[in-house]
Amino acid sequence: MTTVYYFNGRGRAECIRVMLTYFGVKFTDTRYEMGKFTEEDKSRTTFGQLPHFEDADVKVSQTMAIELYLATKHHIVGKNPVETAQIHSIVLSTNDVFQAYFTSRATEESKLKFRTEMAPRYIKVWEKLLKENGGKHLWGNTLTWADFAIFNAIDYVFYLKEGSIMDNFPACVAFHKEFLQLPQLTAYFAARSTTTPF
Ligand SMILES: N[C@@H](CCC(=O)N[C@@H](CS)C(=O)NCC(=O)O)C(=O)O
Repeated sequence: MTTVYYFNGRGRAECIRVMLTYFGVKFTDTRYEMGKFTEEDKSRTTFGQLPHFEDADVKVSQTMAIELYLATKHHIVGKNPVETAQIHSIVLSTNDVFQAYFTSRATEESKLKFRTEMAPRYIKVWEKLLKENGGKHLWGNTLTWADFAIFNAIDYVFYLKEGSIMDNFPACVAFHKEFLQLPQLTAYFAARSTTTPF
């Protein structure tokens, strides 16, 4: 039994859910309501945090470790250490964007700085990489973990109602649109909630 444990939101777990769905892995999507993640629940995770993941082979916490596990298992993280490092570098840039997002909520000035400086710093690189790869992939000419990570980052920017940030990045917008139409994922996207708080 494969289970993803997270709060009732997209947040850090959504890329994991999308990857599992894409690869046809049936999983239980266990969602805690905020405030109902008890000490007992925490004790079943590694660090008392979510997301947490379990399947027949592993129990593991930390978003990036879970995604790396799935990416390795499904052979979308490069064929050698150089490729893996390049793909991983693109993936980790999404963490920088969301760390910047969550630390910029305090004032209108810092929100503006996020929209006009911090986020574009990374998104312009995604745009360049996509253009270099014919618009289809972030890395090379094959689907990799980087595609899942950047799709989810762009998707989350829209979900957080920050979509205007993407106005200057047409290749990113087109990539996001095409990813939404992948046949392995359309049913999942059509069924998921659009009202979770995050
Ligand atoms: N670096 C960790 C951070 C995990 C994290 O901060 N999770 C939050 C939810 S997004 C959490 O579990 N908060 C509840 C708590 O710490 O009690 C990861 O990426 O998995």
